[in-house]
Amino acid sequence: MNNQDKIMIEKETTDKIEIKTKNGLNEQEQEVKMDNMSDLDKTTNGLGEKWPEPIIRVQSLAESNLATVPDRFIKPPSQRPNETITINQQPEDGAINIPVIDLSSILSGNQKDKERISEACREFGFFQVINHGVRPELMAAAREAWRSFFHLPVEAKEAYSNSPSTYEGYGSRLGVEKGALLDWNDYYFLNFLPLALKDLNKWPSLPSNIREVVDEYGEELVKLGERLMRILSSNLGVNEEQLQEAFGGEDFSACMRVNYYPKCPRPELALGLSPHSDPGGITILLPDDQVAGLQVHHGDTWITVNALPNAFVVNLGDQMQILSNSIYKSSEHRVIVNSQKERVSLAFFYNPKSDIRIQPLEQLISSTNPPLYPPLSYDEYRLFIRTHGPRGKSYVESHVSLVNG
Ligand SMILES: O=C(O)CCC(=O)C(=O)O
Repeated sequence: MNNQDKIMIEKETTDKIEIKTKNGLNEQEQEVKMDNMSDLDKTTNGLGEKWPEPIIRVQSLAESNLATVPDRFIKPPSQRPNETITINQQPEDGAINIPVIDLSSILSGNQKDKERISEACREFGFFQVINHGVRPELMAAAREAWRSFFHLPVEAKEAYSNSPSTYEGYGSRLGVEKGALLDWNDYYFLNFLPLALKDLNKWPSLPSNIREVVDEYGEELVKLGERLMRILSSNLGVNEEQLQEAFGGEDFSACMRVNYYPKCPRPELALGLSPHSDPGGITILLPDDQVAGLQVHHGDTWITVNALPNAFVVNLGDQMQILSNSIYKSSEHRVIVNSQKERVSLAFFYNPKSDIRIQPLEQLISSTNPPLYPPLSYDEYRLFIRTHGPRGKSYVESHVSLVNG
């Protein structure tokens, strides 16, 4: 890290994190200050081995037949969902959906579809892919294995309970701020790449096929991620390997969060996942095949994603917005819940190598297009969301404002 890149989280306001660089400081002086963390057992990344308060498993709350949700899950009126999901309701004719892209057609040279994916990255940062090369049986097997895992009694899952230091394992909150409002979901987080971080002992052992299925699923999703990276790179007008190289070449990273959203007694008051943009590179989401819930912020509205059968929903993370110097957009999204049926989704994250510095690609910079973002490693960047939890697009927006003064 050079002298210009000292990162401090200086102070937190209600919805905006201010990120400031300081000149004239060397690497040893690098520090990350986190408000509200003085009572934590701090480790190298500062997040500690303990959550700031006892963890509440959302599944336990859902199973205790409460008439309402505890206060900690009630969002302020301005953040509550403007609609609730009715199960088995067909989308209205003409309802806006995110673009659907046929990947096999692009790979066989269809320019029109290649342009559509480019448009989707620039406008939405979100699209669905069909004919993507991953077997539907494997997709279903992975989702059902995780569904079975979440149906185990809470006590069986506690053996994998996670901590803020790596987030690996069974968890129920994002962010370590004491007293923060919580989301209506439990999750499981695990690493695929680099191989040094892939530790099957940290993956569940039940149901009995889960490790094998998830391992194969991860390998297939890595291949899909690589295909997408080449298309996205070429669509920026640079060499098709350029984005991958910026991610660290073969040393890129990959991980997954499996989200479990139990039925919620007051879905109009809570959110399954608060608005956020993903901090990483590309997210390849396998949504629930029966229950909608993902919403993308577009213009002034939240669009409910109606995923096609066997499609993946792809969205760009903040690192893509940074590398493309804002040509591509990382989109804000959230998840709404319902009182009728649980929902399971698998979010696979194709990310840069954790310590590589990410900044706008040189080829996209000119005197009329100056870099909008200073260099920052992915490790440092994701610390914001791991510390403060989901906060819309405030991290990437604060990051840009630095360079603009
Ligand atoms: O559950 C979903 O549909 C979306 C999940 C998501 O946004 C995430 O895991 O970052």
